[in-house]
Amino acid sequence: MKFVKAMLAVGLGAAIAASAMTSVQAKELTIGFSQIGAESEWRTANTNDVKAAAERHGVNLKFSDAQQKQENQIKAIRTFIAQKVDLIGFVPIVATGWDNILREAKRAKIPVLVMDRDLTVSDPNLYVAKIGTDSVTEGKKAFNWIDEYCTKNNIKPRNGGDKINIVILEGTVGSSAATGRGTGFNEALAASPNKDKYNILASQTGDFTRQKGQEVMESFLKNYRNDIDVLFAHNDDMALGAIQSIEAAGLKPAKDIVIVSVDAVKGIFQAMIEGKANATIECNPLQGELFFETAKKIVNGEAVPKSVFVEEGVFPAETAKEVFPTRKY
Ligand code: GZL
Repeated sequence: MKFVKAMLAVGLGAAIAASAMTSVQAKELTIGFSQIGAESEWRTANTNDVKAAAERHGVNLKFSDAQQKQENQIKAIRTFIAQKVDLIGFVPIVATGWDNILREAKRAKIPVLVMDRDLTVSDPNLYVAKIGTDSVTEGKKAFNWIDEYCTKNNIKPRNGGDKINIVILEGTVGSSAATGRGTGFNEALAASPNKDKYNILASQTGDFTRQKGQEVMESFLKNYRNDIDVLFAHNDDMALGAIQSIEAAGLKPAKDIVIVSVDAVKGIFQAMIEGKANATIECNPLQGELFFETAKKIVNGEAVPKSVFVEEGVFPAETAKEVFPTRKY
Protein backbone atom coordinates (compact mmCIF):
# COMPACT_ATOMS: atom_id res chain seq x y z
CA MET A 1 0.00 0.00 0.00
CA LYS A 2 2.91 2.31 0.96
CA PHE A 3 4.39 1.87 -2.55
CA VAL A 4 1.07 2.82 -4.20
CA LYS A 5 0.77 5.94 -1.97
CA ALA A 6 4.37 6.89 -2.90
CA MET A 7 3.65 6.49 -6.63
CA LEU A 8 0.45 8.53 -6.28
CA ALA A 9 2.41 11.32 -4.50
CA VAL A 10 5.07 11.29 -7.27
CA GLY A 11 2.31 11.35 -9.91
CA LEU A 12 0.54 14.24 -8.18
CA GLY A 13 3.83 16.13 -7.81
CA ALA A 14 4.64 15.61 -11.49
CA ALA A 15 1.16 16.79 -12.48
CA ILE A 16 1.55 19.99 -10.40
CA ALA A 17 5.03 20.61 -11.85
CA ALA A 18 3.77 20.02 -15.38
CA SER A 19 0.87 22.40 -14.91
CA ALA A 20 3.28 24.99 -13.47
CA MET A 21 5.56 24.56 -16.57
CA THR A 22 2.53 24.77 -18.84
CA SER A 23 1.39 27.90 -17.06
CA VAL A 24 4.87 29.48 -17.55
CA GLN A 25 4.95 28.47 -21.24
CA ALA A 26 1.27 29.31 -21.76
CA LYS A 27 1.61 32.71 -20.00
CA GLU A 28 1.38 35.26 -22.81
CA LEU A 29 4.81 36.89 -22.98
CA THR A 30 4.97 40.66 -23.23
CA ILE A 31 8.04 41.72 -25.22
CA GLY A 32 9.12 45.31 -25.84
CA PHE A 33 10.88 45.74 -29.20
CA SER A 34 12.74 48.89 -30.32
CA GLN A 35 13.27 48.99 -34.10
CA ILE A 36 15.59 51.49 -35.83
CA GLY A 37 13.06 52.93 -38.27
CA ALA A 38 12.04 52.26 -41.90
CA GLU A 39 15.14 53.45 -43.81
CA SER A 40 15.29 50.63 -46.38
CA GLU A 41 13.42 47.75 -48.04
CA TRP A 42 15.51 45.48 -45.83
CA ARG A 43 14.34 47.17 -42.62
CA THR A 44 10.70 47.01 -43.68
CA ALA A 45 11.09 43.27 -44.35
CA ASN A 46 12.78 42.85 -40.96
CA THR A 47 9.93 44.67 -39.17
CA ASN A 48 7.21 42.72 -41.00
CA ASP A 49 8.94 39.47 -40.14
CA VAL A 50 9.25 40.37 -36.43
CA LYS A 51 5.54 41.27 -36.23
CA ALA A 52 4.45 38.10 -38.07
CA ALA A 53 6.63 35.90 -35.84
CA ALA A 54 5.27 37.58 -32.68
CA GLU A 55 1.75 36.77 -33.90
CA ARG A 56 2.69 33.13 -34.58
CA HIS A 57 4.27 32.83 -31.12
CA GLY A 58 1.26 34.39 -29.33
CA VAL A 59 3.50 37.14 -27.93
CA ASN A 60 2.11 40.51 -26.81
CA LEU A 61 4.52 42.74 -28.78
CA LYS A 62 5.04 46.36 -27.78
CA PHE A 63 6.70 47.71 -30.96
CA SER A 64 8.48 51.07 -31.13
CA ASP A 65 9.89 52.75 -34.30
CA ALA A 66 12.82 55.02 -33.34
CA GLN A 67 12.74 57.09 -36.56
CA GLN A 68 16.53 56.60 -36.93
CA LYS A 69 17.33 58.20 -33.55
CA GLN A 70 19.28 56.44 -30.78
CA GLU A 71 17.70 58.67 -28.14
CA ASN A 72 14.27 57.38 -29.19
CA GLN A 73 15.48 53.81 -28.75
CA ILE A 74 16.76 54.62 -25.25
CA LYS A 75 13.41 56.27 -24.35
CA ALA A 76 11.51 53.22 -25.67
CA ILE A 77 13.65 50.77 -23.68
CA ARG A 78 13.09 52.90 -20.52
CA THR A 79 9.33 52.74 -21.14
CA PHE A 80 9.48 48.95 -21.56
CA ILE A 81 11.29 48.75 -18.19
CA ALA A 82 8.56 50.86 -16.53
CA GLN A 83 5.94 48.58 -18.09
CA LYS A 84 7.76 45.56 -16.58
CA VAL A 85 7.83 43.60 -19.86
CA ASP A 86 9.11 40.00 -19.76
CA LEU A 87 11.95 40.69 -22.23
CA ILE A 88 13.35 43.61 -24.24
CA GLY A 89 14.49 43.23 -27.85
CA PHE A 90 16.21 45.92 -29.93
CA VAL A 91 18.27 46.61 -33.04
CA PRO A 92 21.12 48.95 -31.97
CA ILE A 93 21.20 51.71 -34.62
CA VAL A 94 24.83 52.39 -33.68
CA ALA A 95 27.24 50.16 -31.79
CA THR A 96 27.94 52.37 -28.75
CA GLY A 97 26.03 54.37 -26.10
CA TRP A 98 23.94 51.53 -24.62
CA ASP A 99 25.65 50.80 -21.27
CA ASN A 100 23.48 53.00 -19.05
CA ILE A 101 20.07 51.95 -20.36
CA LEU A 102 21.11 48.27 -20.36
CA ARG A 103 22.20 48.64 -16.72
CA GLU A 104 18.71 49.98 -15.94
CA ALA A 105 17.19 46.88 -17.61
CA LYS A 106 19.55 44.62 -15.64
CA ARG A 107 18.61 46.31 -12.35
CA ALA A 108 14.96 45.71 -13.26
CA LYS A 109 15.85 42.04 -13.95
CA ILE A 110 14.53 42.26 -17.54
CA PRO A 111 16.59 40.19 -20.03
CA VAL A 112 17.72 41.92 -23.27
CA LEU A 113 17.97 40.11 -26.62
CA VAL A 114 19.69 42.01 -29.47
CA MET A 115 18.70 41.58 -33.13
CA ASP A 116 20.51 42.30 -36.42
CA ARG A 117 23.27 44.77 -35.57
CA ASP A 118 26.09 44.42 -33.03
CA LEU A 119 26.80 46.63 -30.01
CA THR A 120 29.90 47.44 -27.96
CA VAL A 121 29.33 47.45 -24.17
CA SER A 122 31.66 47.53 -21.14
CA ASP A 123 30.10 44.31 -19.78
CA PRO A 124 28.86 41.57 -22.19
CA ASN A 125 26.45 40.44 -19.46
CA LEU A 126 24.39 43.58 -20.07
CA TYR A 127 22.55 41.59 -22.78
CA VAL A 128 21.81 37.88 -23.00
CA ALA A 129 22.41 37.17 -26.71
CA LYS A 130 22.40 38.52 -30.28
CA ILE A 131 20.52 37.10 -33.27
CA GLY A 132 21.77 38.57 -36.51
CA THR A 133 23.99 38.86 -39.53
CA ASP A 134 27.75 38.70 -40.10
CA SER A 135 28.59 42.06 -41.69
CA VAL A 136 32.37 41.44 -41.87
CA THR A 137 31.80 38.30 -43.97
CA GLU A 138 29.31 40.22 -46.15
CA GLY A 139 32.03 42.83 -46.84
CA LYS A 140 34.59 40.11 -47.68
CA LYS A 141 32.13 38.39 -50.04
CA ALA A 142 31.52 41.72 -51.80
CA PHE A 143 35.20 42.41 -52.53
CA ASN A 144 35.94 38.81 -53.49
CA TRP A 145 33.04 38.84 -55.98
CA ILE A 146 34.29 42.12 -57.52
CA ASP A 147 37.86 40.76 -57.73
CA GLU A 148 36.72 37.52 -59.40
CA TYR A 149 34.42 39.39 -61.82
CA CYS A 150 37.04 41.99 -62.84
CA THR A 151 39.69 39.31 -63.33
CA LYS A 152 37.44 36.90 -65.27
CA ASN A 153 36.11 39.72 -67.52
CA ASN A 154 39.49 41.45 -67.84
CA ILE A 155 37.93 44.75 -66.72
CA LYS A 156 40.22 47.67 -67.62
CA PRO A 157 40.19 51.18 -66.02
CA ARG A 158 37.88 53.41 -68.14
CA ASN A 159 40.35 56.29 -67.89
CA GLY A 160 43.18 54.25 -69.46
CA GLY A 161 45.17 54.32 -66.22
CA ASP A 162 46.66 51.36 -64.31
CA LYS A 163 44.13 51.20 -61.41
CA ILE A 164 40.55 49.94 -61.28
CA ASN A 165 38.94 52.75 -59.26
CA ILE A 166 36.30 51.82 -56.67
CA VAL A 167 33.84 54.23 -55.01
CA ILE A 168 32.00 53.15 -51.85
CA LEU A 169 28.59 54.20 -50.46
CA GLU A 170 28.84 53.45 -46.73
CA GLY A 171 25.94 52.69 -44.40
CA THR A 172 24.94 54.59 -41.25
CA VAL A 173 28.05 56.02 -39.56
CA GLY A 174 28.85 54.06 -36.39
CA SER A 175 26.54 51.13 -37.19
CA SER A 176 28.07 47.66 -36.97
CA ALA A 177 26.66 46.89 -40.43
CA ALA A 178 28.65 49.73 -42.02
CA THR A 179 31.77 49.22 -39.88
CA GLY A 180 31.73 45.46 -40.44
CA ARG A 181 31.18 45.62 -44.20
CA GLY A 182 33.93 48.21 -44.54
CA THR A 183 36.33 46.11 -42.46
CA GLY A 184 35.53 42.92 -44.38
CA PHE A 185 35.88 44.64 -47.77
CA ASN A 186 39.26 46.17 -46.87
CA GLU A 187 40.59 42.92 -45.34
CA ALA A 188 39.67 40.95 -48.49
CA LEU A 189 41.21 43.64 -50.72
CA ALA A 190 44.46 43.59 -48.72
CA ALA A 191 44.56 39.77 -48.90
CA SER A 192 43.98 39.63 -52.68
CA PRO A 193 46.89 38.73 -55.00
CA ASN A 194 45.42 41.42 -57.31
CA LYS A 195 45.35 44.11 -54.61
CA ASP A 196 47.66 46.46 -56.57
CA LYS A 197 45.10 46.53 -59.42
CA TYR A 198 42.56 48.40 -57.25
CA ASN A 199 42.26 51.89 -55.77
CA ILE A 200 39.57 53.18 -53.40
CA LEU A 201 38.86 56.51 -55.08
CA ALA A 202 36.15 57.78 -52.67
CA SER A 203 34.07 56.49 -49.77
CA GLN A 204 31.18 58.34 -48.10
CA THR A 205 28.05 57.51 -46.10
CA GLY A 206 24.66 57.36 -47.81
CA ASP A 207 23.07 56.35 -44.48
CA PHE A 208 21.53 53.19 -46.02
CA THR A 209 18.86 55.25 -47.84
CA ARG A 210 18.07 55.36 -51.59
CA GLN A 211 17.81 59.16 -51.58
CA LYS A 212 21.22 59.73 -50.02
CA GLY A 213 22.77 57.01 -52.19
CA GLN A 214 21.57 58.90 -55.25
CA GLU A 215 22.87 62.25 -53.93
CA VAL A 216 26.32 60.97 -52.93
CA MET A 217 26.76 59.04 -56.20
CA GLU A 218 25.82 62.23 -58.07
CA SER A 219 28.65 64.05 -56.30
CA PHE A 220 31.08 61.18 -56.99
CA LEU A 221 30.19 61.41 -60.70
CA LYS A 222 30.62 65.20 -60.71
CA ASN A 223 34.13 64.81 -59.26
CA TYR A 224 35.31 61.57 -60.90
CA ARG A 225 32.90 60.71 -63.78
CA ASN A 226 35.21 58.79 -66.13
CA ASP A 227 37.53 57.58 -63.37
CA ILE A 228 34.94 55.36 -61.64
CA ASP A 229 35.00 51.66 -62.61
CA VAL A 230 33.27 49.96 -59.63
CA LEU A 231 30.62 50.92 -57.03
CA PHE A 232 30.37 48.96 -53.76
CA ALA A 233 27.23 50.04 -51.84
CA HIS A 234 26.76 48.81 -48.24
CA ASN A 235 23.08 48.16 -49.07
CA ASP A 236 20.87 47.67 -52.13
CA ASP A 237 18.78 50.80 -51.48
CA MET A 238 21.83 53.06 -51.88
CA ALA A 239 22.84 51.11 -55.02
CA LEU A 240 19.36 51.67 -56.49
CA GLY A 241 19.68 55.41 -55.84
CA ALA A 242 23.17 55.41 -57.37
CA ILE A 243 21.91 53.66 -60.50
CA GLN A 244 19.56 56.62 -61.09
CA SER A 245 22.51 59.04 -60.85
CA ILE A 246 24.69 56.90 -63.12
CA GLU A 247 21.96 56.87 -65.82
CA ALA A 248 21.38 60.61 -65.38
CA ALA A 249 25.11 61.12 -66.06
CA GLY A 250 24.73 59.27 -69.37
CA LEU A 251 26.60 56.16 -68.21
CA LYS A 252 25.43 52.51 -68.30
CA PRO A 253 25.09 50.97 -64.80
CA ALA A 254 26.59 47.43 -64.54
CA LYS A 255 28.50 48.04 -67.80
CA ASP A 256 30.45 51.32 -67.50
CA ILE A 257 30.40 50.95 -63.71
CA VAL A 258 30.30 47.48 -62.04
CA ILE A 259 27.74 47.58 -59.19
CA VAL A 260 27.79 45.29 -56.14
CA SER A 261 25.72 45.81 -52.97
CA VAL A 262 24.43 43.98 -49.89
CA ASP A 263 20.97 42.80 -48.72
CA ALA A 264 19.43 40.90 -51.71
CA VAL A 265 16.07 42.73 -51.53
CA LYS A 266 13.57 42.40 -54.39
CA GLY A 267 14.43 45.85 -55.80
CA ILE A 268 18.01 44.84 -56.62
CA PHE A 269 16.84 41.60 -58.26
CA GLN A 270 14.64 43.68 -60.56
CA ALA A 271 17.64 45.93 -61.35
CA MET A 272 19.81 42.87 -62.11
CA ILE A 273 17.10 41.45 -64.38
CA GLU A 274 17.11 44.83 -66.23
CA GLY A 275 20.91 44.54 -66.56
CA LYS A 276 21.60 47.51 -64.21
CA ALA A 277 23.41 45.79 -61.32
CA ASN A 278 26.00 42.98 -61.22
CA ALA A 279 25.55 41.16 -57.90
CA THR A 280 24.07 41.36 -54.42
CA ILE A 281 25.36 39.78 -51.19
CA GLU A 282 22.50 38.45 -49.08
CA CYS A 283 21.88 39.83 -45.59
CA ASN A 284 18.87 37.97 -44.24
CA PRO A 285 16.24 40.16 -42.44
CA LEU A 286 13.97 37.18 -41.65
CA GLN A 287 15.20 36.82 -38.05
CA GLY A 288 11.84 36.90 -36.24
CA GLU A 289 11.36 33.16 -35.78
CA LEU A 290 14.81 32.66 -34.27
CA PHE A 291 14.31 35.78 -32.14
CA PHE A 292 11.09 34.62 -30.47
CA GLU A 293 12.27 31.00 -30.11
CA THR A 294 15.34 32.35 -28.31
CA ALA A 295 13.28 34.84 -26.26
CA LYS A 296 11.06 32.03 -24.93
CA LYS A 297 14.12 29.98 -23.96
CA ILE A 298 15.60 32.98 -22.11
CA VAL A 299 12.35 33.67 -20.20
CA ASN A 300 12.16 29.95 -19.31
CA GLY A 301 15.67 30.16 -17.86
CA GLU A 302 17.29 28.02 -20.58
CA ALA A 303 20.89 28.69 -21.71
CA VAL A 304 21.23 30.16 -25.27
CA PRO A 305 24.31 30.85 -27.48
CA LYS A 306 25.68 34.43 -27.09
CA SER A 307 25.57 35.02 -30.84
CA VAL A 308 23.69 33.27 -33.67
CA PHE A 309 24.04 34.18 -37.39
CA VAL A 310 21.29 33.59 -39.96
CA GLU A 311 22.11 31.93 -43.32
CA GLU A 312 23.26 34.26 -46.19
CA GLY A 313 24.13 33.69 -49.89
CA VAL A 314 25.55 35.57 -52.93
CA PHE A 315 23.41 36.34 -56.03
CA PRO A 316 25.09 37.37 -59.33
CA ALA A 317 22.92 38.98 -62.02
CA GLU A 318 22.75 35.81 -64.15
CA THR A 319 20.80 34.03 -61.36
CA ALA A 320 18.34 36.91 -60.80
CA LYS A 321 15.54 35.85 -63.20
CA GLU A 322 15.40 32.31 -61.85
CA VAL A 323 15.78 33.24 -58.15
CA PHE A 324 13.49 36.32 -58.08
CA PRO A 325 10.17 34.39 -57.79
CA THR A 326 11.52 32.55 -54.71
CA ARG A 327 12.52 35.69 -52.80
CA LYS A 328 10.59 36.28 -49.57
CA TYR A 329 11.63 39.95 -49.11
C1 GZL B 1 22.13 44.86 -41.86
C2 GZL B 1 21.09 45.93 -41.55
C3 GZL B 1 21.20 47.05 -42.55
C4 GZL B 1 20.81 46.66 -43.98
C5 GZL B 1 20.24 47.95 -44.47
O1 GZL B 1 22.19 43.89 -40.88
O2 GZL B 1 21.26 46.43 -40.24
O3 GZL B 1 20.31 48.10 -42.17
O4 GZL B 1 21.88 46.21 -44.76
C6 GZL B 1 19.42 48.37 -43.29
O5 GZL B 1 19.49 47.86 -45.65
O6 GZL B 1 19.05 49.69 -43.38
